[in-house]
This record gives sequence, C-alpha cells and structure tokens, in this order.
Amino acid sequence: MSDTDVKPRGKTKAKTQRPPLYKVILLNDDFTPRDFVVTVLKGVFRLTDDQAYRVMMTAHRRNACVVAVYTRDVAETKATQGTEAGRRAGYPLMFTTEPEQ
Ligand code: TYC
Repeated sequence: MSDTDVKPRGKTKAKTQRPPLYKVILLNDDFTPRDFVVTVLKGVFRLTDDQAYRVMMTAHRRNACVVAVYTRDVAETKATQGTEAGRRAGYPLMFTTEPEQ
C-alpha cells in the first residue's frame, strides 16, 4: 500500500439480506383421498408420516393449512409439483403460495 492510499473509515460490514419467504398452503377439497394427500406431502415436502397426517387433517377440518415456508422459487416449484401430482391422478388437489407477512 502506498502512503497516499486512503483506508476506508467507519462501518463497512456487509449486510446479508434474507430473501423474502413464501408459505405453501394446502387447500381442502371433497374428492382427494386422505391417504393420497399424505403421500404427496411426504414425497414433495419431505414431511414425516405424523407431520403429513396432521397437515392433511388441519386442511380437512379448517379448509386450508400452511405446509411449509420457503424462498419464492422453491415454494412455487413445490406447490406446482403437489398440484400436478393430484392432477395426474385425477384429483383436484391444490397447493397455493403467498408471501409471509
Ligand atoms: N377432504 C378430503 C376427503 O375427505 C381429504 C383432503 C384433506 C383433501 C386435505 C384435500 O387438502 C386436503 N377425502
């Protein structure tokens, strides 16, 4: 460093910004079998048997349930994969996403 170089003064700490998070929401319907919903929750969202059963029953009783929270791309991809799995099997199973807060 030459003696004319100027050192930065004051705070230069890099702030790591957290990405906005999105909820994936499971919607109830009258047609998709409970076991199928549980299978999709385990396969796409990696929930345990117990977690998947509880999420499915909460959606069944209250009409919707938050499955998990992810960054936007991951939330949208998983919601599409879950909805598509239902569609391929002939069920109206539906997952949506919404920003957290
Ligand atoms: N209500 C469906 C039934 O009685 C089961 C179900 C639960 C479907 C949750 C969708 O998100 C859902 N067969």
